[in-house]
Amino acid sequence: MANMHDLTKEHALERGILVGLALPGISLDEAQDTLDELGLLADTAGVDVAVQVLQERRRRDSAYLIGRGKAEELVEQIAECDAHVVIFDEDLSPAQTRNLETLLEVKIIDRSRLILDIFASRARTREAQTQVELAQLIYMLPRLTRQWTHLSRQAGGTGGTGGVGTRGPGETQLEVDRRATNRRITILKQALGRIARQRAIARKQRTDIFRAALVGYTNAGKSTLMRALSGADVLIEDRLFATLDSTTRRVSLGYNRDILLSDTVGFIKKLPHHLIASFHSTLEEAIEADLLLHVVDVSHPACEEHIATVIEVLGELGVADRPTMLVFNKNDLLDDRTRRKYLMATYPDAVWLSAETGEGLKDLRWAIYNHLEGDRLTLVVQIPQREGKLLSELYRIGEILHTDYKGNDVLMEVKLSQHNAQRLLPNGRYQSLC
Ligand SMILES: Nc1nc2c(ncn2[C@@H]2O[C@H](COP(=O)(O)OP(=O)(O)OP(=O)(O)O)[C@@H](O)[C@H]2O)c(=O)[nH]1
Ligand SMILES: [Mg+2]
Repeated sequence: MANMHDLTKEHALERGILVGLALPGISLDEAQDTLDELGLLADTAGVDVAVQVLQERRRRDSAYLIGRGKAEELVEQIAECDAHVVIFDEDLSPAQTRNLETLLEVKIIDRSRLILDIFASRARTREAQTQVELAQLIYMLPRLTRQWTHLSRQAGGTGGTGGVGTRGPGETQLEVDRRATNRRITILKQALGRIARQRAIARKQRTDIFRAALVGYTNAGKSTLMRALSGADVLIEDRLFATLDSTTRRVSLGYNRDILLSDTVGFIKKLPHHLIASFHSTLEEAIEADLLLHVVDVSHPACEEHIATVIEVLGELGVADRPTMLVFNKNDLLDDRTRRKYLMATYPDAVWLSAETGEGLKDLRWAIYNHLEGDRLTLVVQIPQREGKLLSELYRIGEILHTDYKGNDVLMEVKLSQHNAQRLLPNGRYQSLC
């Protein structure tokens, strides 16, 4: 396991064939879009895509996914373009992978494994590396059988010569039994638990500041927006999954109001579930935010599907009902007027901007400011003077409109965010109607 990340370093380009399925209920266009996206993922992972195959089927074949006949046709295509790897756009069961490997005699990779592979090669911080390793091991666990031994030789053990799909713990882990894998999973989970606790402590120290998080499809421009708003030197790349960590910075909205803004990992269609689970501690910045800024690449032809996917993942994270603001980014790239009109009519509340040119950033600051104002409650409270800590907190973070004294109590009219009102004065504590 120690040299897992040695294996994730840059690697030679491999030639690959992509295979997608168009099942009933999905239009051919949609299936083609998903396959094109798999092409981008493959490119990110260093695979040179020679051929794309899209197969219409009524249902998945349990033995070969695309059916034995179609799988046999692949043998010829593999020989023709001298492919090293076939990448499937669907998740494959261990049995399907085994059957396809035996028939095609090349490496077989599915969408989840490709995504995990990209995450493994891009993870820089210890937290991201731990999370990816955990997700990879959970993925590998049901697949730890003898079938892997020929891949192990192919990978050569070190140096990353195995290429896409062999980076990460797979090849070094092949001869290790399930118990050892499970032990490692426990250790990684404990390490992540510690990281999550540290994050929770850090967050606790800044609960008084309103927190917003940038969420959205990968490559939507979240990090570009983060840099434009906060000046943070975050990684921006025209690639999928440029960001795998979270960064939090203070952003001024003007009018003497600051918020904390977090940038974090992007989402994608069919994101492996165990990857979402493993990335929980990184995604906690989003999970704990008071407001989600859902960034959309409005110039992307499939942006509405992207929106739906992000909403789905937010649901899985348990934050579907969190206040969310749609931010339509890359406005500078959208030339089609009819499309613009359609999107404006369909999403009337979206804030349009370009993080690249800076156009519309003021509108976003203003929209967040208004959200904050709308979020604030005006309360009248009667607090005993002995509650010194509470009083000083209220003076520090609230906007005091009026104070008076009544016996040993302080009578105060104060504006607070709903979040802070609930935190400092839970269940109407000390609140008075007079
Ligand atoms: N033209 C244009 N390009 C943009 C805009 N915003 C971002 N980009 C480009 O889009 C690409 C992706 O930007 P990122 O900010 O890395 O996207 P991200 O959402 O953080 O992506 P991940 O971290 O991979 O999830 C980069 O090449 C940016 O330069 C924009 O408003 N206009
Ligand atoms: Mg990013």
